[in-house]
Amino acid sequence: MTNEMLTVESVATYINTREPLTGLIDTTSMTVAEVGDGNLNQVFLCEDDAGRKLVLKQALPYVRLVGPAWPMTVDRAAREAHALTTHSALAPELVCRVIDYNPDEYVLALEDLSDHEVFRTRLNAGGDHAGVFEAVSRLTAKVLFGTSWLALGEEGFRLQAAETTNSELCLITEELVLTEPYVGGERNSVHPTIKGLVSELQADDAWIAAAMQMKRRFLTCQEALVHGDLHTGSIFVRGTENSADFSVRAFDSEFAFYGPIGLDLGLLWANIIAAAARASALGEDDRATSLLQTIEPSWNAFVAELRALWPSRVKPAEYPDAFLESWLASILDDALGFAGAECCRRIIGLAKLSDIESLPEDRYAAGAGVVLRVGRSLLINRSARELSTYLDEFNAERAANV
Ligand code: SR1
Ligand code: MG
Repeated sequence: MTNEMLTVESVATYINTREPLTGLIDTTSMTVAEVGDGNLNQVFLCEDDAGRKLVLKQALPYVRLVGPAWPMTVDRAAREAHALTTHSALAPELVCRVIDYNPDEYVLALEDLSDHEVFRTRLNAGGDHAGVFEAVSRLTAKVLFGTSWLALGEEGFRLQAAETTNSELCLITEELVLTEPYVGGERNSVHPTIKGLVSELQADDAWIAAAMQMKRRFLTCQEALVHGDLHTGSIFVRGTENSADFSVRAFDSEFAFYGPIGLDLGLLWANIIAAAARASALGEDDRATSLLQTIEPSWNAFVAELRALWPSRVKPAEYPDAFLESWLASILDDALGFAGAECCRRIIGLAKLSDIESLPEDRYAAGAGVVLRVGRSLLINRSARELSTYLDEFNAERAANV
């Protein structure tokens, strides 16, 4: 194990000496740019003079957002390679393809998706979202059903789950998403304009208890190989729903582990709420409404895909349709709770969202306050809600917040 850290200068040598990559790109005419904008890794985009491109992603031995003061396992690259490969096999049209994984250098070579844009970037610029959340929801149904015990059988499922333990990355989620925002932590930071609201929440045992229920679910529910960090910055998009080049791809799967199926949908929905809160804070009410109105279709797309896959379960005699109905109810409950936790952590904890952080100073409280209040409600009321009521609730919170 050498774990050499790649640099713009050393990428050509890496490609020339890595057999699966040689010939894919002309390294003599190639330009290389480091384009990583995530919290953890470095990413190199290479392009030769014939226009051929290659993406290399390397796990650093620490968290990029913080620096060497926060060491982090490079094994996360293996987790990502495994999850992307597994999910690609189940939904090739919706997942970034792995070309090569080098377990000695922790480097993934990935399909070039540079004709796509990061979905959060598009949303922050006021761009189109039609059909994207539904596509991601279909993806979640395909990959989560396909990696569940219902598709793999009990023994295959257990072996898969054992192989995909991702303790250090799960610990990040347990701490940053499911602990520190509620009980306090040095990594939290709160904008002065919402300090009162956060203090109110942190004195509210019902809110804390609901978050801890979600931590219980995160730690103890082992249902399927979840993406684990399915926010709008983990989704590439190209074109618009009715254009021939429309494409939606999930990437950045290093947080993948065997966890609760509702987690991925919940993270996605929280990011819809943040995008809507941004629009609302900027006075774009119609856009906020159109974003929030995607949550129900997102759930419906997930359910429709799961119902379509249901007849393929390996032991139909053991699982009548009534099981599916109660399972769906439990997944929805989890999704709402995880959405609530993700909303709250993105305002209070480390790793905030550019949707809210890039708002003008005098609009910050309007955006962040709504995300936090809706997040609280999602956590506390997750079991007793109709999805369609969230638009009304958002509007009420928005009115109360300005
Ligand atoms: C230290 S990592 C911080 C956050 O970035 C990742 O994308 C996850 O969301 C994680 O919680
Ligand atoms: Mg990421």
